[in-house]
Amino acid sequence: MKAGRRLLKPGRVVLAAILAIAGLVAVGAAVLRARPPHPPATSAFAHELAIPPLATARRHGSDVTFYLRLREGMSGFGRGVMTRTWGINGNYLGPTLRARRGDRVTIHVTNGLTESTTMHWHGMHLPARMDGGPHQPIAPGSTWSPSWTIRQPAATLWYHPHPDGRTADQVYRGLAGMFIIDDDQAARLALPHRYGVDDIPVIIQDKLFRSDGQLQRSPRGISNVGLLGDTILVNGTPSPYRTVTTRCIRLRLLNASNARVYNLGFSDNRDFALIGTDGGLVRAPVPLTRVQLAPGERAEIVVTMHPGEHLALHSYPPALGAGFLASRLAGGGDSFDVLQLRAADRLAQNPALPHRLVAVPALHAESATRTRTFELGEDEINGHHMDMSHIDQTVTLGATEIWKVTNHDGSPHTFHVHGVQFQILDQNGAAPPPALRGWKDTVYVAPETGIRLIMHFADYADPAWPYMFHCHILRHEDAGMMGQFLVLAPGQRPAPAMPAMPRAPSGPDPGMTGMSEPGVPGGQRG
Ligand SMILES: [Cu+2]
Repeated sequence: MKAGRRLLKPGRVVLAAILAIAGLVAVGAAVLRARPPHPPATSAFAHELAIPPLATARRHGSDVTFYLRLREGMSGFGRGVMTRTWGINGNYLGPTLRARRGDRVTIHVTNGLTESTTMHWHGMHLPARMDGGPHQPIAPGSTWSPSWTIRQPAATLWYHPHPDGRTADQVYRGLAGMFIIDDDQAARLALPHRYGVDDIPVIIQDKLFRSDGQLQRSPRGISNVGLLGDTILVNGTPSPYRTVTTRCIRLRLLNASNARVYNLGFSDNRDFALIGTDGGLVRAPVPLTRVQLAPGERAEIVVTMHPGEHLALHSYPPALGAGFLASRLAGGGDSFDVLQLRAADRLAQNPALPHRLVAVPALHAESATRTRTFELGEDEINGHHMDMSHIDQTVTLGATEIWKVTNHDGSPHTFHVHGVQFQILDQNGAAPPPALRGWKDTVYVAPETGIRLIMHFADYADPAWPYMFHCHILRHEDAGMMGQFLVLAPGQRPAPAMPAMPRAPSGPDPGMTGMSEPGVPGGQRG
């Protein structure tokens, strides 16, 4: 035996060496495969940018009614093969909804898909039961008809599904659209305002296609932020250009991607004017060369064009504030073209940009009655995964609160609050940069940093229906990085749990609504 073992030893060493080498090769191959796809650095700018149609509205005075139908579709994306997509009143994405402050909007959302969904009005100040979060499911074949009065300033908002655990896939397949709010104050300002002409929606997304031309819908590789695509779409158009005919062009930038952060600027590094953030116009135009947008964030900018020039909107490596590997795996090293603006040889003059835009009343820390802390961890907030049956926070109507959000995870995260717009008091104790001084509803929170938000809960107490707060990296949101808060009138108690829960306002086809019942909010988490 002993001799035998001695004899076998060299063989074992060789075998071990072979296994070790094979293992290294396998790990190496896995790492190479895991490398996140990088989007094309330069674009051919081969396709005229599509402009989402304005949704046709039925208007009677200030009552405005929209109809949205979610359905399956086929989209070309310039690839010579049709890709199965989802869309709203079309094959991919949805029409732009447009309403005025003071309007009473009713939106009939019909689910023409084969799975349950919801429709959330991102950035909208509205009653929680109209919010379209996970508690307002729309079963296949049924219609949900929320209605509310627009009570917030002119802004670029958006809408997208928000079903429990299914948001990433549904948004990725194409369910999203822009929601523009107008008001008298903004209308009086000399800003480019002709939709699709000098006021252009720019819905930025990244996609990954399989070799058969279909969407790669599950993340590849080891990045924990989820899907990063190698193809950039703007309004569903790959490698897009847009011919412009006026000197000043307003771009309504929306990051509608699942995970990718864009750091947008022009190819020649020219200044542009930031005129709006998530929740509306800023006090005065801010000259910038870059604006960074995490998923869910918006910015309105105005760029000045010269006759005949071609100017590329480019995404530069975003400042993610993460470690080298985490940053690289989240697209932190990526640089690529987004959209080309082609100026006509003769450009119509726009009036000069106003020096002042709108009054944005500052919320002061001294006015806050309470500070809450939100600690972002891996797929959880304050140590809890999203639980539809537990209310995480209760806020008193009329309160102004500071929410301190800290990222204790090595991964990039964002923080989005439903129902209100907030202001940023400070980032790691420092005053926020100009691009973060307006109304916001979504903000990037880099690893090992903290941010203090301040917000006022002016309306819509409801003891039963909660609002959500969550990371807007959709994979994280789906994995449970979300919580719920109720807004209660002073002295009001949370409603008891089901079965006393009111149902979401729901349309016809009652026979088809049994697939997913609203959740059971109301239980208090200790
Ligand atoms: Cu996250």
